[in-house]
Amino acid sequence: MSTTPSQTPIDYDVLIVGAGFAGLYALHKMRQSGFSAHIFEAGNGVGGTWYWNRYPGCRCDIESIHYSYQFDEDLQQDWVWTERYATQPEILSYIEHVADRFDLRKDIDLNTRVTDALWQEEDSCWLVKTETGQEVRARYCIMATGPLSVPNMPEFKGLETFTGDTYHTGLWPHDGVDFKGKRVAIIGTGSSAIQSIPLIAKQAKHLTVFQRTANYAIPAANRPLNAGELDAVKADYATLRTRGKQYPTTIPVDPAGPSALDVSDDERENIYEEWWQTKGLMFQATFADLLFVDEANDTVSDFVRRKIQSLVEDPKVAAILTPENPFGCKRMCVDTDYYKTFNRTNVTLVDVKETPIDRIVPNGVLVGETTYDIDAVIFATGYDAVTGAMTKMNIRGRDNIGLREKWGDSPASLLGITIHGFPNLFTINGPGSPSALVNMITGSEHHVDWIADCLLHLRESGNTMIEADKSAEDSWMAHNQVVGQASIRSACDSWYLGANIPGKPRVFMPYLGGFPAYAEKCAAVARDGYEGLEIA
Ligand code: N01
Repeated sequence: MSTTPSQTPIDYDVLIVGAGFAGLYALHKMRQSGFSAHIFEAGNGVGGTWYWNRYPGCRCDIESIHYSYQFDEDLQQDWVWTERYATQPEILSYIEHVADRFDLRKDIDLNTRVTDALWQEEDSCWLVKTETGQEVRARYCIMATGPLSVPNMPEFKGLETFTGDTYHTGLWPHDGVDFKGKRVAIIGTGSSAIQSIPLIAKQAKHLTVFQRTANYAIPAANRPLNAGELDAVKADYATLRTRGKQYPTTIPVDPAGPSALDVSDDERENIYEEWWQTKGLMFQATFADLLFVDEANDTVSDFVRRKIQSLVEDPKVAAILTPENPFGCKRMCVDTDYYKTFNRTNVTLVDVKETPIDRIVPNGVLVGETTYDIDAVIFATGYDAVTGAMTKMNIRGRDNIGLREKWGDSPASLLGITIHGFPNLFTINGPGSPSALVNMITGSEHHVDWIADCLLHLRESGNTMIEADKSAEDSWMAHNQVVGQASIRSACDSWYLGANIPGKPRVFMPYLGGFPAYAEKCAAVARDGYEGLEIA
């Protein structure tokens, strides 16, 4: 590959898109590594997901002692989490604290949505344009745009005729919504709906839930964290963090055993009961084979189905809420009183699997022959996951090829970090990386550290350009599919596969081989002089 060193001045060594957990750490790390760096952020504040998602009940279902940065010991010693699972406001104040503590805000432009990123072959840099009319040139570009940041708004006929209010869980009004006295509809029963339904039901006059696919939800067992508990974690945080990285999900929880089929029925039932009561999201790790062996999965699917039937009083409602899919093929949900909410007299469940929503009418939602009178509709309909934020922008690499076109058939990437045809462009949590299958903060820090090491390597070797080889990218994505298909996670329509977005290629996007194998592959690529990438 031939390159001419840039003659045109660049504005930044590194331009970062997005000021969520990944983008903020990228800014800090790039500065520390001696690069000039800047962030463009579409929102009017830092926080990414935690800036936009303010729906009732919004909190993280990874425990707060894990769901935080680990790059700075003083930070992790100073911050005090108050609950086992932190609420959205608490997480947002943590992110804001980080932005202030590391003096990041001076290098962030808020309210600045990136529209275009155009590779400038002659100058080996990216020309980045924004909705506000800014144009900057950066040697490297890091897309810290989030895997679940572009709300999916399915087309519902007649929506424009609706006379009430509409909301999307991922774009919630900042001053909250008062549903008192209102007849509210919520469409969707994924994690966002499952967190918000119990709280909205308590406030609204009536809540009607439109469910297309029943989901598995595990009790969060949330509770306040006491000082003693936190102190014990902080006494040796480093060991906890190191241990975490030895687990597939980066959460250090050992399964009760290698196989659900190795124990007697009674023993298995007792273990499930104990984990159901205490483990929250990590219930999915009760036995190591639950997401890989059908017969093992049947045991846990059956256990949760029975739980649903015991929690929901009306057998007809319980039947609708009972998932047909195998446990874990869609992203597990974690709840507080979700199933019991359907025992309330002001909550109605409507099954829209066989008879889909026909249209939205001025005063409600029409399903088959029935009109449900509604004052406010909440769309809890998810996201154009993993690739959506990138394909929304006009990103053009070598030979003016658009990323949208390149990913039109299949979202290809080497390690979920770099893309053939798009030199000097890095993605955090891109397709082919563990992304949402691990603690997202741990995964993001890992990506940023890898990118920083890569840029230092380029600087020290007097190079200014790096690009994934097509063959390395192809072989990584082929491996990604093999690993993905070995798991029950790929067994049903889900956002993991892009199946929730009409026309999106059906490819298992997150890397399912577990964090240790993934991190070792990333380390090996770097150790071997960035094998599979061309440097010039
Ligand atoms: O979105 P989803 P989400 N008619 O895609 C339904 C993370 N997260 O925002 O399954 C009727 O899971 C759709 O139905 P179906 C987490 O990774 C984390 O809830 O396609 N229904 C489904 O029920 C999560 O997985 C936390 O049949 C329609 C729902 O909308 C991810 O974000 C909290 C429909 C969408 O569910 C996304 O979760 C919240 C239609 N036309 C979210 N179209 C944490 O705690 C869609 N649906 C960390």
